[in-house]
Amino acid sequence: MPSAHPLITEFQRAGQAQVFAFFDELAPDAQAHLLAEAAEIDLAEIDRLNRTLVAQSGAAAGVNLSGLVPAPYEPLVGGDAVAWERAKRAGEEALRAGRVAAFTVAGGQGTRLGYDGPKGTFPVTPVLGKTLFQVFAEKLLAAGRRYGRPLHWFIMTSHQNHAATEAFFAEHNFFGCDAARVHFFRQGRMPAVDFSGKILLESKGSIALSPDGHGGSLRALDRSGALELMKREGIDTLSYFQVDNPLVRAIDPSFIGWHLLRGSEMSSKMVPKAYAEEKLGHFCAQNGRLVVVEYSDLPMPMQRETDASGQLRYRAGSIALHLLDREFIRRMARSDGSAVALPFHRADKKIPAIDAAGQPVKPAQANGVKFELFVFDALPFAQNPLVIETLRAGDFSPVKNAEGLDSPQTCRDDQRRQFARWLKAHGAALVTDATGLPAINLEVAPSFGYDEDSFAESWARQTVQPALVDGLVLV
Ligand code: UD2
Repeated sequence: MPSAHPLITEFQRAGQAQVFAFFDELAPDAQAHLLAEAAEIDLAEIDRLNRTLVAQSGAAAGVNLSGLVPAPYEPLVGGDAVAWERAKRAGEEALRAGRVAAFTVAGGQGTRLGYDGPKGTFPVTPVLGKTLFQVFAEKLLAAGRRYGRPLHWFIMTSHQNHAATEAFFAEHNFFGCDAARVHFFRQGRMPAVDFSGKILLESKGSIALSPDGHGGSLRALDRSGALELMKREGIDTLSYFQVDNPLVRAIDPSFIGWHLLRGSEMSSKMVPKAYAEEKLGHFCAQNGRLVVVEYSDLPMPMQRETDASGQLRYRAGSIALHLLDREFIRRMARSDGSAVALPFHRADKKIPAIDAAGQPVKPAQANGVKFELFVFDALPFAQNPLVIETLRAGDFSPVKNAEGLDSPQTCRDDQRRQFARWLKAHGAALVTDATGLPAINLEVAPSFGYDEDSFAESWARQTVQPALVDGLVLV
């Protein structure tokens, strides 16, 4: 009798019998598939989340804002130039010692962009149309060469895009990276529930599962063996960045230096928010701990508050760039369910599902809840956490939407502005508009320059100045 399966009994006892409502109609391999999915679910965790997140109404489940103040950060503009220089040298030393690896979170579903395929395979550069993954690969290759230590690169995928991501790298010969140093692993999944806490089915033989949020990266790094690999290789620092941001200084010696010199377990970069409504998390302090409050959780009047200098009071925006200590990741990864674990967040979504009669439902409004972990929720648990300022123009221009803000167009323009700034700083007579956008289309390959310093070195080695014509590519 299939209903005698112990997992089915467990689900029945937990009030989740509907997951197996169509079990007897399924072919044996489909039954095995459903059982395997069910085995991924921690029923005690779902029960806890149902009680703490789903049963609460929106306001009650909201973020606690008591005692919240803006977080301190290490300013770059007008900051202590000597300390920044010291940090840079310390970071360079750590890179030469091979203590740093790169980490890209690429498990998101990229729904806003409306692109069919892993987001990292989306073309972004202004002339050659290189993909996000190629840009990162070339930056990491160039940084590895510069410091004489090829970098390990960890890439977190999801169940949906894992095979396609691996195939893309294989097809492109890993963009010149050593395949043995590129490590893919899948993030975990969480089931979606309806508003009464019942786990939803996507079809009769499969559960509505979705990625567990970028915070799931900590446990996935542990589970996949990435932390052990880092330990074997003498790597203690992981440079975390999102798949959507080709401008990122994926390997930034100053950031690494600040992090190491402060003995920080987790450090983050901030940019001053461009305007109050900008969709960035806010670095805040609360009861002496560093926290990030998402844009959707900080009331708009607070986001609009200004200080005596007329600047936004909560101006420290998170651009999702972090450095994480290896043993800190291990500690957080293993703290599930305890008071020091990352908390789950609730997201009400339209979730394609089947109803009690087994008929597909395409909801017009949110019909259920997804649970997600956020990586920045680790900050309050870190020793000596640190926030430093970075220049937006040299670190952040994400591709999120098909059009308008944070779109492929704005991102290509920001890349062109950056290349133009580097060229002009070295005497090239490039015509730019008031926003710094050059009149010509151009591209600097990461092999020529992946940041200002590496660009300056290549530029100084050139014997002939390039013609500043439309479509210029420096390689
Ligand atoms: C994120 C931050 C926001 C700001 C912004 C900067 C959150 C909740 N908000 O907003 O504060 O820093 O980025 O660009 O993080 N991902 C996974 N697995 C998942 C979910 C996401 O790997 O389960 C990856 C995803 O592939 C992407 C990154 O995480 O690289 C960010 O995800 P997002 O696009 O959902 O974040 P967003 O734009 O809401």
